[in-house]
Amino acid sequence: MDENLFAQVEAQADPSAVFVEDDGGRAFSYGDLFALTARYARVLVAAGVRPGDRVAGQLEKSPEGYFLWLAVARMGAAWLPLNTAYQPAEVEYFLRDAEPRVLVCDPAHAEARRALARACGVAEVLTLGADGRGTLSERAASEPPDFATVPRTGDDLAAILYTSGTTGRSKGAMLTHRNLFQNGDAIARAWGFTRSDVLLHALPLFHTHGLYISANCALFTGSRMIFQRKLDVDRLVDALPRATVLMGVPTFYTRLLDSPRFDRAACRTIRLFVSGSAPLLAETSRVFAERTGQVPLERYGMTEAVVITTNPLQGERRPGSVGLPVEGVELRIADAEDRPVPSDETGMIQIRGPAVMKGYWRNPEKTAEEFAPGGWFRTGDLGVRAGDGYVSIVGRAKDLVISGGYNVYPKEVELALDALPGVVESAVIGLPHSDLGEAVTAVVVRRDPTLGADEVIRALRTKLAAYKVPRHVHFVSELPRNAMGKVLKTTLRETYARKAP
Ligand code: MLC
Ligand code: AMP
Repeated sequence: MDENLFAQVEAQADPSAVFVEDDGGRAFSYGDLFALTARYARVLVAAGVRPGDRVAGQLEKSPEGYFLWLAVARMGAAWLPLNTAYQPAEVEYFLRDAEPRVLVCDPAHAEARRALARACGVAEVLTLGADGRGTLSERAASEPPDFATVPRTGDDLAAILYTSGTTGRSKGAMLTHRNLFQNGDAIARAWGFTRSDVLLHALPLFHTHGLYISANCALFTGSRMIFQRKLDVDRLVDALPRATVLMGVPTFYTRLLDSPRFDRAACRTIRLFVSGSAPLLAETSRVFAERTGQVPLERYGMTEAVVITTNPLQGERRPGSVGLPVEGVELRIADAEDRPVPSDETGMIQIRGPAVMKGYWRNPEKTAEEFAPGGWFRTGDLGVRAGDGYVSIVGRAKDLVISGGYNVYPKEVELALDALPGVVESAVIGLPHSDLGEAVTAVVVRRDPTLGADEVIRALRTKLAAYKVPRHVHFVSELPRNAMGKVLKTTLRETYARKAP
């Protein structure tokens, strides 16, 4: 049987039903999805893309940009989405590592990206803007609207999503057609999606939350999405009465609560609020329930495994807990020797099942490191499981900061800081932040006493995506270390949390 995830959509969607509406009032039906993905697939084939090749995209959010990912899946290639905040040096790393055949970017960046692509051996650069215009669309217009979906096995690659790592070097999680379809189908059922749902979608389309976790629920059930290009609370509140489900990172919910317009009446049509990517404070959940009469449903996921656990649609949504394993997910809490620990004891969350990625792209050593014997994937998250099965995340074994739902690996920022001429060494930590959950903060030992925080921030902005750049820089004469010479980040977090503005 063909396990191309696109074939599953073709088999069940109603071509006349609306699939996506955008900010500007444009609407695309499932029939439009079939026609546009066919045209895009033909353009890619003409550009020399073959099944198994990679196609990279660094795109502003648009229905067309989303359809491009599906065209890539449809023609049997793998999609490589890139955050629009990535700076040239970051993009260069991904292009060299993944070797895509084609890069699709915003028309405004075409010239710069062409030069970069040429240097990285990418055969062709096409453009696609947020308004749907660009060379991709120009070429697509003269292509016929049909294309025979390329059969895939479940194990074939559908996408490579890069995630940073504790070494500072990003690694590409290889996601297969089976990973995405099995998990998408399971969560769509767990969250009760039907054709009459309308998902309000204001997340970016280059990370798993917006691209897969949310959108797959609509895609695999033939329902509808309203795309908003970015989070704008007023526009979100305006659109709520046309929607039935909202998914977001915790910052969505704290910002909604800051709006006096967000009340019971504003969300009377919403049957489900889902939160993930970062911890939702139990207090936020409580205030949210008081304001709206609904408890947000918190779930836990990861680029490498899509959705891992979820609170139930029916039944207790337990604040502070991420709920129970999603269908297909086996979960255990293990000690440092990968031995399962009893209920109520803390350990590393380990998982296995059909949604866990195939491995890291061209990185067998890292893949081997992250999998324990028996095929258990080490998530790097510390958790406990209660006697009734509910899982809670209590910390992270990996040195990671989550800012507004974006993962920032301190090592990557430290390497960029240490490369600045006036810097001796640095340590990067996350401090509690009321809007972003955690704020990236740098503690720096400087060589040049005149080096200021603004200068450091300015220099980093040319090298790193803005969300990775520290919000605060503190200067110290030396970093606290233990007897082994390891920087004591807990001490730094305690010291600077007290000093936080
Ligand atoms: C934007 N900025 C951030 C930031 N987002 N800084 C730190 N952390 C963030 N998350 C900076 C911008 O660079 C800019 O800086 C300024 O803040 C305002 O930019 P903006 O675009 O107007 O930001 P805003 O709309 O306020 O964005 C905040 C946000 C957004 C929380 C809505 O970051 C967001 O949509 N986050 C979702 C991320 C996500 O999809 N994560 C899922 C990963 S998958 P300046 O100085 O240039 O003006 C995953 C697995 C799972 O984790 O389980 O889901
Ligand atoms: P990413 O690598 O961007 O996919 O981020 C995955 C990480 O986000 C997980 O390993 C967790 O650390 C974190 N995460 C996702 N959902 C939650 C949640 N509901 N609560 C706490 N942490 C979460």
